[in-house]
Amino acid sequence: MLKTLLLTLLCGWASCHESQHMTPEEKSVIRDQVVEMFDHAYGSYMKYAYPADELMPLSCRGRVRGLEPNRGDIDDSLGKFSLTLIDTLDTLVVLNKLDEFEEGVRKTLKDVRLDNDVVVSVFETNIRVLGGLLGAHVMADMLRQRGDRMQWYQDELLHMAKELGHRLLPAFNTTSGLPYPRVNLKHGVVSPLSRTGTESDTCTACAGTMILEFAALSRLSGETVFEEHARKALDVLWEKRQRGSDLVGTVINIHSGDWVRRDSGVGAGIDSYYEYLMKAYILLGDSVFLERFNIHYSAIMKYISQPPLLLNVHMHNPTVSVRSWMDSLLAFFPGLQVLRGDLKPAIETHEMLYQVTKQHKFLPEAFTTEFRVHWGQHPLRPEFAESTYYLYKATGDPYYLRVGQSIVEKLNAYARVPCGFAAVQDVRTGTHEDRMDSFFLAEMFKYLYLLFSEKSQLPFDIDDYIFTTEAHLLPVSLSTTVAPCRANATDAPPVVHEEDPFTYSCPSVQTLFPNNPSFAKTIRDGYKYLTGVGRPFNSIPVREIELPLHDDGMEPVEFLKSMGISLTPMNEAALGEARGLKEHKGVYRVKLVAQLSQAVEEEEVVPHIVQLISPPFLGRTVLTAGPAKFGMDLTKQEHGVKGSIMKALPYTACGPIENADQLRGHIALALRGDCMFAGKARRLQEAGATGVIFIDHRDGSNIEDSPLFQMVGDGDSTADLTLPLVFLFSREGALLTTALEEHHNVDVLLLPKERQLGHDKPEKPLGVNIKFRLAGEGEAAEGPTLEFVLEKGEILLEEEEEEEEEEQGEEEQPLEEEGQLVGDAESQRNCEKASGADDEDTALCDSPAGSEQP
Ligand code: DMJ
Repeated sequence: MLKTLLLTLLCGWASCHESQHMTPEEKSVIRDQVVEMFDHAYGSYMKYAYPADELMPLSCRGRVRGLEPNRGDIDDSLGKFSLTLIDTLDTLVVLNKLDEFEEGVRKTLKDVRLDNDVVVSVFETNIRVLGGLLGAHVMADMLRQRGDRMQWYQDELLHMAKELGHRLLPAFNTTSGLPYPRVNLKHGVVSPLSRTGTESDTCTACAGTMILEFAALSRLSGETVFEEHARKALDVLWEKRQRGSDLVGTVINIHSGDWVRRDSGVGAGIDSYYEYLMKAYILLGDSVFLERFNIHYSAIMKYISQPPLLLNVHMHNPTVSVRSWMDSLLAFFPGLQVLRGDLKPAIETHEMLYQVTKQHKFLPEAFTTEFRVHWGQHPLRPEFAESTYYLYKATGDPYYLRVGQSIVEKLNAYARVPCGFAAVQDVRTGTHEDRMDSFFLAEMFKYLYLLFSEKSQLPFDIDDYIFTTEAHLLPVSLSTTVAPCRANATDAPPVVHEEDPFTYSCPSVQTLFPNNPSFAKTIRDGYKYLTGVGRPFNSIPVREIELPLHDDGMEPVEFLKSMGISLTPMNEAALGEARGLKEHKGVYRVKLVAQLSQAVEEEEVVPHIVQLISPPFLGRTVLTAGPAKFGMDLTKQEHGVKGSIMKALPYTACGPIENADQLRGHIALALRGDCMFAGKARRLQEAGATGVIFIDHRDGSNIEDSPLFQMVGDGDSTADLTLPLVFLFSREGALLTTALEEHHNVDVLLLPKERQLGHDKPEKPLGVNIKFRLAGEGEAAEGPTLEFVLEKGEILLEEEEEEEEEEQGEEEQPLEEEGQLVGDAESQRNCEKASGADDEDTALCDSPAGSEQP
């Protein structure tokens, strides 16, 4: 029996091992598949969309800014400069499509203008367009020098890059040196024609992701001004780091340099700041960037990286985690850890991300620390493929080829449409969105193609280049080009990490895995069944976590107990020295035993409603809305909250509110996107709004196809937010905005769905009781006379009425109270306006809330 068991185990191991292995033939089949997918995506863009910035893969046409409904800040990537073509050019060379590259360059030179009167994001334009032009120039130059192609090329792309650089420079005209988030390509910033320059904040990544492109531009063109500005912005961010934790926040004021949002992680808002410190060192050879990176990295590993999780903490109080979810942008981080030579946490976090993609098909934009969907959108982001590529490069472990294969299969199965690949609106429903962002062609296909290619199969030596955050290629030889400008203002003291061999050197695969090809597997195995997918039913996953001591002195075990989590202290002997666990002062090692249920339930969301109550809607139009986890708790407002609606200006409410005068006392309508719900709500509350209805910015999203979700705060305290907040998908929101365009005044009522007016039986009878008595013989009527014309059979005899009255007892409501249910005097005004308009109008006024639906 023992023999059989051993055999089974061995066979199981062998077949598992076997399935991981990938033959060169299999690899090349997948590589061809990647090329075919690229042809489909790029071919569709060129056929249906070019010269537009982006392809709309469901409508099979181009997205032209101003001709499609405004999606808020996402549209700030679109500068009417054929974004997708420029972002794709160097991918064409990587994929050995040299004819297409040459044609793409010619088209760019002929068709693209960079002086459009359009406001664009400085960050996006830098990484996608400036980076795209530079990457393409570098490739064109390399091909030209080989002598068989591009002989006609005379650095035109570099000239375009220089022109674009100059068009971005006005953004740096701030007292701090941190750039404005947006610039008008034609009119710059602040000038009367620019329509931008009133912003006061920018994200850390937005200010800290310029150095690679700007330094490359300076070194290639000889104009020092670009590198100087990018360095200055990095100097400011470094100066402003929190000195206690060595972390940075997410949003910073561009004038004062004060932190606006102090939550700190490695994902959205910060991600590529860290990436650019490390890569600036690699590209430019300036050790000040490495020293800064190392200091930040130690802080990240101390507070943010809790393998396999990457948390978000408060920069001033970093032992406190500020949210229970992670965003998909952080998936790039294992790749950066590979560059740093820190393989173990990279493998652990990547494995966690892989488990999440197994469970949800793609990485949702945000997922909880229990790996449930927090925000289900997936805009075909490449970060997970990027990390997979780096891990394969570092480990040579075929496991990562299998991961890559699963990415390819899922893209074909769930995102491919006849005119390209469509973003996924919600991974839970698989619905599509009409967008294919340019980074899908710039990054996703590069990393996938490189993953399945041997070095010898590539048209050039990929190791001579470094990838920008948008995967554009810049030659590491730039490091030998003398820096054209001053040294950095801030000199960080060198930090020596004695036990860490990679602080000042690049890792090599030989050092990392001496005679141990299964190194990565042994690390991954501990994280195999985090999400429950593939795990035998009833098994109990065990996670180890480090719990730092809290500031209030509470022991972590006690602290967690107080939150209802029980912990079993781990026996050091059981952990084993061999596992290399180190004791730190103030850090406990515990074993968290969590029974995860196989079926992952989603968080319960209490649907709310927005009911249009002013004429001509009169309560008949009822829109299902999502609630918020912060702001006023509408479930506790017996009568809901009523008000007339007014659009915020700017509609996204991400900048200072320009129409506060009109908005005061109204329920604001604000477009989702570009900044956090809490920030929008805060600005609108300060502007005097009495509530906010957020409207989704994703075209066509609607309550039938999209699961309702709860809006969450931004990680900082939201205790100051007291106004009611609800969320409508775009189709429902459009009803509201159309109503506003067509009618002078639109009053709505916000309340939980279960208390929808006219829907459910009222808890208390709220009808008006009118009693009739037959006048006695010869009795004269005193005072004003009210005449009722009654049909036969409508008169209740007084005796019957009295019986009912006794049953109802004290529940009879005075008329004044009824008005409160629909709000206040405002509703009375509407009733007055409506009375006599038609029967239904009168019905709303006469039959108070809670009676039959009008
Ligand atoms: C890309 O545009 C860049 O990688 C950027 O740094 C953040 N992520 C997007 C794609 O997800």
